[in-house]
Amino acid sequence: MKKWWHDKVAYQIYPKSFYDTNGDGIGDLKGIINKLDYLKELGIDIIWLSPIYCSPMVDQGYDISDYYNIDPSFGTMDDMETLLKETKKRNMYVIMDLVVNHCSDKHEWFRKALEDPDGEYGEYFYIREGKGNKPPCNWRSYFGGSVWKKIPNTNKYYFHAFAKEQPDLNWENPKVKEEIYKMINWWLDKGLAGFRIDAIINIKKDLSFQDFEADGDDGLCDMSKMLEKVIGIGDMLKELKEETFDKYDAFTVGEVFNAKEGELYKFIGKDGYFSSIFDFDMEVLGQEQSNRWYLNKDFTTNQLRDVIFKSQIEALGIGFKANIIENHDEPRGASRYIMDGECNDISKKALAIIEVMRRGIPFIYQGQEIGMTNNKVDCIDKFNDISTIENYDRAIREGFSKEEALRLVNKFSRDNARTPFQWDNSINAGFTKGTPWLQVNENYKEINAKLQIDDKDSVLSFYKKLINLRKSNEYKEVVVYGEFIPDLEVYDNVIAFYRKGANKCLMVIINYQNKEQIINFNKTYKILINNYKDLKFVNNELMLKPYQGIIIEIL
Ligand code: ISL
Ligand code: CA
Repeated sequence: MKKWWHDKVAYQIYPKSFYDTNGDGIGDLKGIINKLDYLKELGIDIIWLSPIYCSPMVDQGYDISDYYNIDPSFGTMDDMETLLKETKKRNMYVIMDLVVNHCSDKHEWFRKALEDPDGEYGEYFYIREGKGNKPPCNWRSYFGGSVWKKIPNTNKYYFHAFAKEQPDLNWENPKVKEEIYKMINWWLDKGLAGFRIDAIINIKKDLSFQDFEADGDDGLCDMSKMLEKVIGIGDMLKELKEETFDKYDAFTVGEVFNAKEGELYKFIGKDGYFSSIFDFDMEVLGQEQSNRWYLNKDFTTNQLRDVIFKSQIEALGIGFKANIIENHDEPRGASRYIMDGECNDISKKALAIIEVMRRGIPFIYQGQEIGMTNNKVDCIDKFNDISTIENYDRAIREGFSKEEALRLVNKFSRDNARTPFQWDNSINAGFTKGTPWLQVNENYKEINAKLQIDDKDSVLSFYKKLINLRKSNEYKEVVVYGEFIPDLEVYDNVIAFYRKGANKCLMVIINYQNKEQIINFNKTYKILINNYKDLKFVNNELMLKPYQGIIIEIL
């Protein structure tokens, strides 16, 4: 059955770094409103806003202290309502970030829980007695250290999967669920089109809180180990959907990392818990463990191709994944998926083809469309992201030198994606008239939106072309619904596949390497998109230039 969101293109805004209108160095809702035409022009339909609720910003808004209000640094509820009105006028949709695995330690519920851990609000969280003078179990939180934090003057501990300022909400308590459903419906009533749902796979805990075998010198074990074993998340997600999203035909995208093999249909199938989930397979390539960056390994283009193919095939006949190259937790795609020294407009356009031509819903992260890259930071104090600091400290504890640790965090820091959007070549890249909350990437004079808007050969214009193809009357059906069929796997470093629709067949061929490649080819075709000016085709041989990427229609 067709859904209203199948043919849409989504865009993630990290509000703090998008556009600042009042000179306080922090992007705001008025800034987003100001740039709606830019996004419309690009072809965006759905905007996902990273959290803008009231927050002490320990984890940049992913620690919410009031779900019903806008953080003053971003603006007011009036601004939010204006944004909803202005997007509606342009046939655009807004989805917000739904962060309900945890709240902030400054949330009223948690403050009350601390005052009286045995009282009503204590039940809103997971509070347990320590084992002697040790925490209830040895699980490690995602941002390092135990998942347990002691409540002063007691032998009780509360549970936090992320930072200690992000206590986990007790999803076994019906009152908590009721509060959450009420809040979600309140927002949907306001006119939101849906949600991106944060860290949702963490809401089900194994309440026996048993120790696991340690996997590090700290005597702890990654809590993801528990998630692999625990059962019962399905019932929770089903109820969540029935009590909220279903009633509004909302578009929901779950942040789900560890869906078990063969269980994708439960998440995004016909009656799935969500409309879609992010495809993280490219992101976790080379990752041994999330949030331990020093374990990350390099990967080859063939490996990259294989994970893309595997993930695409997995979704066929089941549903639509949300396709990303980067987000606010990942390094910039241009820096991560293009080999060192090979990053240029041509290779960025090749990556853009992968973004838009996979089957699923493209989610473009702010700045990706102009080819923003990782930042270079020369000193650990200049980072802001909580997990960057933790990774740095941990690398040093595990024996890396300061230089190595700094190199490592430069490569993987979440701040890479969070530097201010590069609008033009004026001071602070035109992001703010004040002092930006996070250092602007110094390459903004070469990479910025203004330079690219009127340049028909820019990365930005290329993204527009791809999105136009996806939206064109002629090719919409095949780009949105066409099957995904891999091809040319005998060639190293070539990423090629068909999109086969009801009446049309497209083929994507990308020579994903820095040298020419000849491909035997005996089909009749029409070129639709090419990141070079021409394509050499002689005697049934395609001669592809470095990083040349083409989309052709097979006739
Ligand atoms: O990072 C991960 C895998 O690579 C996971 O450990 C983790 O589930 C993921 O980072 C969760 O991220 C989301 O929730 C966090 C927040 O800091 C991130 O920004 C957000 O995207 C806590 O709310
Ligand atoms: Ca501002």
